[in-house]
Amino acid sequence: MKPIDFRSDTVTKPTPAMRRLIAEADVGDDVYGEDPTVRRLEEQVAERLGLEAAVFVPSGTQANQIAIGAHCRTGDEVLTEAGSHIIQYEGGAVPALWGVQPGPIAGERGLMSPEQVTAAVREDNIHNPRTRLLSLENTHNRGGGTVWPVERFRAVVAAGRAAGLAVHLDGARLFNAEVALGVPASTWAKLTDSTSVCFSKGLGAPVGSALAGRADVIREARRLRKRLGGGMRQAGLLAAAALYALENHVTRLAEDHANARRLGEGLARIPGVRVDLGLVETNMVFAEFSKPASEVARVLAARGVLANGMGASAVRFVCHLDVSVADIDDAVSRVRSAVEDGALRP
Ligand code: TLP
Repeated sequence: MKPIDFRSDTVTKPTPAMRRLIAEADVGDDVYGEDPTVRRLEEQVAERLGLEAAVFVPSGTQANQIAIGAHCRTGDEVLTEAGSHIIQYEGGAVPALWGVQPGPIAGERGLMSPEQVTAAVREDNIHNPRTRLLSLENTHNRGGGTVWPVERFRAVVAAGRAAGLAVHLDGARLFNAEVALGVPASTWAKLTDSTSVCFSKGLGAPVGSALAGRADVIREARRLRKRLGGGMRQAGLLAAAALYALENHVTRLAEDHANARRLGEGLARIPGVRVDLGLVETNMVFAEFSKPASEVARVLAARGVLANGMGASAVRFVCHLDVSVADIDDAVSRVRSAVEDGALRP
């Protein structure tokens, strides 16, 4: 039985066309600024996001972290939603690397209000950390793949700006938001001082992310990338895959979104499985079963459906390039039979 892998959109394998471009990429030493393919990618990303400059990095984590390092100084505070990737899944990097304190804001499905931002900013007082940065996430992973409505995003950014904060956007899945709302990624990104994007999620490249932003921020971020060991030499091999992904794999994200809806609807029809279909906005489905998420993930893996628990009760299913409509229907019937066999009984 072929496993169907919904653990993440990071699990995709490069397509044959992408592999061909990787093999043929023109390269140079990028630490000397001499890799033409990396340069082309950085220029395209900056232009596409409506920002001044960009730097290519190995991972979304590194993109976010060099942004935080570039914006903040030791003892500063970064405001971010409590379930954000930078708090939950980056190995404690915010305090560990930069001596920066996360200021979590309890959002709803990953989104907060302008009033919450204003209330969270600390007054200038010797007791307080300096609130320096607001970091947002679009789409919001733990929130369910949530898209930031543009006007709400604008209002939240304005609240941050009014308090003198810099604004960073974790846009690991910003192109999913672009396709979901039918507006360019720059709609959000150009309002920020820095925005990270990932090529290795829904876009299907094997490795790579970029940080785009104001030229001064990117200059500093480039120094921090080197400090973290992210100077990658003949990285044009990877940038070629990212360029291919940007050109060929953005509009097809709509298929992943449709597959997620189909999966959500299929799972919701199984008695004992709870899915809030209103939360399925992009390529993710969060489902709750009558057992803890980690146990559900184990049972389903044995039936050839791979998915990760996210939090104690929810199992996250992520649709991507390597999951077809037929896979969705197979997965739903595998989950249904696990429920009907009693394997998922509490
Ligand atoms: N997210 C991964 C896991 O780390 C949870 C996933 O499977 O979803 N920002 C966001 C919003 C992300 O979801 C991720 C990856 C990253 C940043 C980090 O990207 P990488 O894995 O390239 O460091």
